[in-house]
Amino acid sequence: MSVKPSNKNGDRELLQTSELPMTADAILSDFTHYFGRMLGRRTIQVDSPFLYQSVVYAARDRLMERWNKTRNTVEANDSRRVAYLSLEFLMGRLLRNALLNLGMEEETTAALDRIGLDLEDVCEREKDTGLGNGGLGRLAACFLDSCATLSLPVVGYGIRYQYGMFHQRIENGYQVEEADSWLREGFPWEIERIEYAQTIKFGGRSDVQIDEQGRSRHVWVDTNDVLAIPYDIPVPGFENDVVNTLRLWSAAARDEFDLEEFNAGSYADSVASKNAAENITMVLYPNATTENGQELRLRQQYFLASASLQDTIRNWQRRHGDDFSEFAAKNCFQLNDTHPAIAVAELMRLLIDEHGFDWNGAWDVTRKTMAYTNHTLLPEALEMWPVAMFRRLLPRLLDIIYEINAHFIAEISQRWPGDNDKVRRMSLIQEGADPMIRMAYLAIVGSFSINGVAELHSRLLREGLFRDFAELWPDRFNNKTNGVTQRRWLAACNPALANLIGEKLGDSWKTNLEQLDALREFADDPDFQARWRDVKLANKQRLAADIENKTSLSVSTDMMFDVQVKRIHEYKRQLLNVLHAIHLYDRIRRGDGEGLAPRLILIGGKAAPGYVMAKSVIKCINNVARVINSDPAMAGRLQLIFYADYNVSAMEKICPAADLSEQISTAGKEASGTGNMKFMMNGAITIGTLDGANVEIREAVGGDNFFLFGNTVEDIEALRGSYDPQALIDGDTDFRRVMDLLESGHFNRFEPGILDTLIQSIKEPADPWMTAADFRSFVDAQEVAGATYQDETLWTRMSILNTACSGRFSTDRTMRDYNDDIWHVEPINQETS
Ligand code: 26Q
Repeated sequence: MSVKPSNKNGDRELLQTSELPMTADAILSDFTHYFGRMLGRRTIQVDSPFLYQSVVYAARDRLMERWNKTRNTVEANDSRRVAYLSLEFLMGRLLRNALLNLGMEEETTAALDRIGLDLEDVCEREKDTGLGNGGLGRLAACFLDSCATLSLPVVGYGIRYQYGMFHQRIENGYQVEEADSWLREGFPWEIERIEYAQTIKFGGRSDVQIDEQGRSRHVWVDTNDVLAIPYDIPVPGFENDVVNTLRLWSAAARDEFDLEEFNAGSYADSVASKNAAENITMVLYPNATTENGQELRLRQQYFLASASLQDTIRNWQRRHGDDFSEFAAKNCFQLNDTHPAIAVAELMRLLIDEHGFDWNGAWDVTRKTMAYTNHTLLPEALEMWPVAMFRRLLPRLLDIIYEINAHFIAEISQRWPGDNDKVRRMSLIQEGADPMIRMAYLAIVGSFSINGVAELHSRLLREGLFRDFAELWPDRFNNKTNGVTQRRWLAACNPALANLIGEKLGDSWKTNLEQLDALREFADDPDFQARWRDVKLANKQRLAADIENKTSLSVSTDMMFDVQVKRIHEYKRQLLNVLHAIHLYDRIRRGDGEGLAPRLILIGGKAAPGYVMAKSVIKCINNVARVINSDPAMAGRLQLIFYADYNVSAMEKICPAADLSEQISTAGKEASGTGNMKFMMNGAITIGTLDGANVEIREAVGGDNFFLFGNTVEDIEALRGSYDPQALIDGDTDFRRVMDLLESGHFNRFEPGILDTLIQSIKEPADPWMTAADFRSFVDAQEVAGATYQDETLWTRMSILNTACSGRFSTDRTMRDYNDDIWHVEPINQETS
């Protein structure tokens, strides 16, 4: 140990002289220290959280040295850096990933083995860090893994919700939500950094004061302040000794409680304001349109944006004092959807009100540092906030947004003189009885880059939703196709397949996924095919055991595992999948099931608690499942199972075991999808529409290795107006029979009427999801998929080719694209130990 002399701020650094060894001996000794001395435990019970925690501490110690080194290198080089602002980081479990990236999996296994423990069991004890809803949150987590692996200086900023994504239980077929108290047993990965707490203002009023020099200054006064306390989580890169940071903010009252109020006798009131402050980071919002416009959600968004920007500025001033001339050259803020878009106005406020910038200077910095990623095409999902709510909660920010809008409208009027309609369309404010702020427009106007998340999605943004803006600023619009990290979604979750691939190709695919292309050579090799099938079978057995455990239904691995797991939403069309299940059931029942591939249809996902239709879809799946699974005629031929409480860890068991990947959204509605990529990487074949990244998946693997069906975006567009679902039902005997079964009450014998709304939605000419329009082609494509499955050699070939062609769907590629086109940061040049 030694002490490094003071830097210019007078800080001295305590240095460790030697790094901790990665040997089983050393790991076991540290484990023993934490378990016995720090946590004060003696008996080894397999289910104890303390075993898991002690392993984490041993791993965290080894991360800590590298973490400091990374931080020091970035600071010393004054590197340009990125802050990824996101209301969601769906991290899942962290232990296995950390051990894998640190290269200490084997030694840790050996260490635990000596005391009769299995690393697998210890890892399973970790609760998911579920601080996200689905795709957008998981994407942020994969981005962090890839940035650390590419040595890019990127810090994630998010919220430390006390309660993450709720847990789902199924009771009588209905979803029941349970709180996710993921912090209850403690979270050993985080480090509280109270020294970097920030103050966040709410309420009060915006005022103008004249300062000593006679200049007018905007002030925001009489505010209710809340503290933002950061908690850091390490993000290790793969075998490169880089450790980046995920910084999550937690809200706390500025004063423990209001002493004056307390002394005046109103103890309850004094505690109430503490509660109000801490409420801000209490719970993650589910992604339902019914949750739009909730005041607490706006508080969360501003809380994150303000804390993260202030933190960046604090860090800047530590190095540069009040000289902001290089700030824009050295910082970039990537906005994960519009959720943190208020950062555009907040950066303006901080620069003008607190750091002496004039309007143009501040706007220049803002426009050079902000970049916005859009994740949805659904117009109803675009965020808008009532002006009235802003005035009450964030009055100074409302001033700024109005002023940004005034400048912007002047620009449009100059470019298109007299085009008032355009001004009205593009204004940041939607006028009306209750005027609203259009957050996507604020994000666009304030950013130098606007991207979609798949080729098709980015094109539809330019041509549709954001057409006016793309016409005004064509160069700002770009595409960045999503990806997933192969470290979690192949290496860690499918070790058997990873080893088989490793035997042929070595391990370089772990950091260069395009290497998988060389697998194509083995697609027809009978020995390789047999081993490929063995791996899939073992993964199916593992999943079957898990399902049997959860549902007490027994599952045969001879069946094709036909899987759809994702949030329940009408546009994702779980209902279309159910219609197909009913169709197969009907065929088998009427004796037309000869030659059908035996199938397990597995559906999983959570419905937002306020999304009534999505919840009926879950009930419908469960009711149909009960009828199918209790019919002896279906035994060994057809099974339908709802997988409860689907989450990141569930996907780690599911995707290695899937044969068929269901990606069946209405064309033009799914921005990208990322589950589709996880399945492909693990050798599942996609049945899908030309939507989101499916288009690029099909392009990569070739039309022969993808089951395509359904109307295209153009077809759907053309159909609107003349869409007649009843005629489609009447004109198709199979469809007619499925609807008759549903309408006869066959699946809800003692629950009359409960499926009526769903049934009606299929028959509705105005159905935005056009489920009936794709029924026939879906059933036909499923028939081809089933027949193909029975040709073992052909199926295995297609499966291998899917993995082989998944190279471009790594977030390593995605992050390189972001960096080349948007961020332009240099990799951290850290001496490796
Ligand atoms: C809305 C209102 C109030 C509170 C919360 C929300 C909210 C929260 C989360 C709205 C949307 C989300 C999440 C959206 C999401 O996950 N989008 C998905 O992003 C993926 C990554 O780009 C894409 O692959 C998916 O296609 C897209 O649906």
